[in-house]
Amino acid sequence: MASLSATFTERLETVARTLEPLLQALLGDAPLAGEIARPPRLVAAMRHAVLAGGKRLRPFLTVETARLLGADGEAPLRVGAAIELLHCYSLVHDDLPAMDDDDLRRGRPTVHRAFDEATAILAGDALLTLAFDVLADPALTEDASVRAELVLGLARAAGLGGMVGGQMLDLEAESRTQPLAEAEVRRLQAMKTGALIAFAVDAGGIMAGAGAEERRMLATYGRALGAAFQIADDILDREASTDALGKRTAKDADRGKATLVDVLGLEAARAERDRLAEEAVAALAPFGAAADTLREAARFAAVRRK
Ligand code: GRG
Repeated sequence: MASLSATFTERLETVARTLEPLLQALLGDAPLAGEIARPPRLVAAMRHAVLAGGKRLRPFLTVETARLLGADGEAPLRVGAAIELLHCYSLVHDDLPAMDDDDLRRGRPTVHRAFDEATAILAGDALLTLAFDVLADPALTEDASVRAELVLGLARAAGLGGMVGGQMLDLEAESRTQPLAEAEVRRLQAMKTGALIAFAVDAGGIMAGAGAEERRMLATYGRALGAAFQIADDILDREASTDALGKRTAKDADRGKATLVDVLGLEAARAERDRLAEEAVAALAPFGAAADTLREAARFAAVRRK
């Protein structure tokens, strides 16, 4: 697989840098119109969750897709910010003792460790609702039908039949005696991780007023990229939990997570990850060279080391 270009890396960094002040502003202490007050401890927990790094891949996908189709300016970035807020909520809740029980996230204590469990639950809840606030706010765009389409798209991607539903299937898989079949793992992952990534791409199309055919090609790209991203994550997890002799450590082996690494084996999972990244790349063929940074995003999703 070719190495990533400076242009892609610079664009990813630029989007992350430009996003930061917007996220800072959304997570300020002052209440918005219609809010009564913002409890400082809750704001601090939300800021801890959001303003501590992260690749910002989802906002990048929204901004770059919109840019490819001719929509520049702050609005796509605001949509990316909403998706990042929602992504951060999912990480905060995923780290809780009732779920993955993790102590560290992005190299820092998880929110329930830095604050407490109840505050972490509320910080996640408030990030989730703030995400929808950003999309429904007329400050985003005067076009109410665009705002409604974004709200609906995010709800479908993040809720019962998307990310939350996928997380439920994942939790259930951990207590099953029989491992999941390959098709079940793929569906679970398409829900848990893929749906939000695919929505990040689609949202760029919505902001740019993309037509049905463009949306269809972008959907193929987003779905394949999301699947490659999740397999890459599972491969990184497996590599991190395998000792020098290739033996799995107890914690990882005990967790019984549903992954394609388990179903296919490490080598075949790597091949599938790369195949999916190339499927995403191929879906962008009609867009020509203008889509190069999005092509590289698909390859990045596969070869990233964190
Ligand atoms: C708790 C409702 C709820 C959902 C949790 C997305 C998710 C579902 C859990 C996250 C657990 C996880 C590590 C999933 C693997 C893929 C993934 C989402 C990785 C983290 O996303 P990155 O790599 O993280 O984009 P950064 O820190 O760069 O934003």
